[in-house]
Amino acid sequence: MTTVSNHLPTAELQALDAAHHMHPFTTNDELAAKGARVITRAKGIFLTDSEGNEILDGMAGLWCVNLGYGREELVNAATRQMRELPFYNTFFMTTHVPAIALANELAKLAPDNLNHVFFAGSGSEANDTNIRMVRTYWAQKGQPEKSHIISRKNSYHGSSVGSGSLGGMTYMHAQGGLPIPGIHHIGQPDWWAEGGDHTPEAFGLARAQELETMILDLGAEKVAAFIGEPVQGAGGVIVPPSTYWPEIQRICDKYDVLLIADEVICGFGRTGNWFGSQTMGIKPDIMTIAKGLSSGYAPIGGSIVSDEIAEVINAGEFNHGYTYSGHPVCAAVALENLRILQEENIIDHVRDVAHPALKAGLDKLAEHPLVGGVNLSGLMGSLPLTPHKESRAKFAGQTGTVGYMCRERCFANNLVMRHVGDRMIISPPLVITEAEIEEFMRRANKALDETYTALKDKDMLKAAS
Ligand code: PXG
Repeated sequence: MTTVSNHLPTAELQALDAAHHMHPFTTNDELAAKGARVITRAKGIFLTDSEGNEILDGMAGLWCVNLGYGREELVNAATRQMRELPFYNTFFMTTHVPAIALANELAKLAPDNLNHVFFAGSGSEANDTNIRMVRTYWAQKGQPEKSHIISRKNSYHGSSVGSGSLGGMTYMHAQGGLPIPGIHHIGQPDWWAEGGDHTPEAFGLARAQELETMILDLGAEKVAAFIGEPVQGAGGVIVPPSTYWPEIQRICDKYDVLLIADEVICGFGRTGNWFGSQTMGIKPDIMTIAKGLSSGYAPIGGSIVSDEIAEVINAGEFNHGYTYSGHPVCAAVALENLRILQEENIIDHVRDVAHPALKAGLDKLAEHPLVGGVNLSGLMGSLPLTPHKESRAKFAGQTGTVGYMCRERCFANNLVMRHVGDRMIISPPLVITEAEIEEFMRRANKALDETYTALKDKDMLKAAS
C-alpha cells in the first residue's frame, strides 16, 4: 500500500492521481496529460514537492495557512482533542468544551454586537447557513416576503448550490442550474478593469448605488440582505475605492437590509485588522468565517451573527445544521490558532512590518513593463498584467492566457503566485518575514521577465481593440 511517508515515484503518483482523483475547478484530462505537481511537505512558508523542489507559497495554501506550515502547537491541540473527545455533535441539546470555548473567543474578537456563532465545516456551508438564516430571520419577524439577497458579479462565496448562487461567477452558474431563485447580482467595484475614465471615487460610488437601484426595483420590503467580501479574493483581489463601502452601509441602513460580510479570506488578520469589515469601516450583521480561522489545519467555518439576529433565530427552532458543526478537533485547532495570533501579535506584524515591505516590493514590481498597477490590502494583493499601462488595456487574445503563462513561469521559478484571468494574485502566510518578501520579489521579477520575453517572441504584446 502507498503510504504518505513512503510514497511512490512521482510519475506513478501522477498516474494514480489521474486514474482516480477528480480535482476541483480543473480540466481533469488536461491535468492527467500534464501530471499534477505532488506536494509532500511544508515548513514555514515553503512547500516541498515530490521531486524535492522548495517552493515559496505566495498563496498560503488557498488563502488560509496564515500561521505558515509546521506549527507544532496546532498539531498538539488536534492530538490532545482527538484523544479526549474526537467527535461529538452539537445537535439535540448537547455541547462540548471546544465549541463553547471557540464561540466565546470569537464573540470577544468580533466587533460590536456580533456575539453568536453558528458553526459549519467550510465557507460554502457557512454561506448556505446565511441564506437560510436571513430568510428565517425576516420570516420570524412576520415578513416572509423579505427574502431576496443581493450579491455582486465576480464575487466568490463558495461552491455549493446556495453559496455558488450567491457568488457571481457566471461560469459556475452555467453548471448545475444556478443561481437558486431570489438571488441577484450588481456590478463589482473593480475600477482597474471596469472604471474607464471615471475617478476611482466616482466609480466606487456609482457601483455602490447599483445596490440602491436594485433594492428599489425589487422593493425594499422584499430584500433580506446584501452580501460582499470586504476585499474580493478569488475574483482577483479587488480593493474597492474608498467611497464604496460607506455608501453600501448607508444604503443597507436606509432600507433595513442586512449586511453580510464574507470574511472567509479577509478575516483573522489578512487585511491588517482582525476583520476586513474593520479595515473597510463597516458594521455587518453577519460575518462568514472559515480558512484563517484554523490557518487551514482543520476544516472549520461559521457565521458570527448579531445579538438581534440571534435573539430572533433562537426564539424558534432553526432547522439547520451539519454533522461537523463545531467539530471538537477543528474547534480545538481554531482556538489554538487564535491564541497564537494574539500572543505572537501576528496582526501587528502584518500591519507594521509585512504590509509595508510587501507594498514597497509590489510598487517596485509595478515598474515592470507588464504590470499595470498594484491592488493591496494588508497581505492580499494583485498585479494586473497589461500590454499598455497608461490605458489599462487588456490583451488581444483570450483572457487568462498571459496570466496562465506568468503563473507557469512562477512555478518554474519555485514560486506559487496564481492568476485570475490576467491578474497575478498574492496572499502569503501572515508570518512572512521581510527577507522572505525580498525572495518573493526576486522570483516574481524573474517570472515576469520570462513572461515578457515569451510574449515578445510570440508577438502577443498586443492590446485588445
Ligand atoms: N467565501 C469566500 C470569500 C471565499 O474566498 C468561500 C467563501 C468558500 O469557502 P470554502 O471553505 O467552502 O471553500 C471562499 C473560498 C480561489 C479559491 O481559486 C478561493 C476559495 C476557494 C477555492 C479556490 O481563489 N475561496
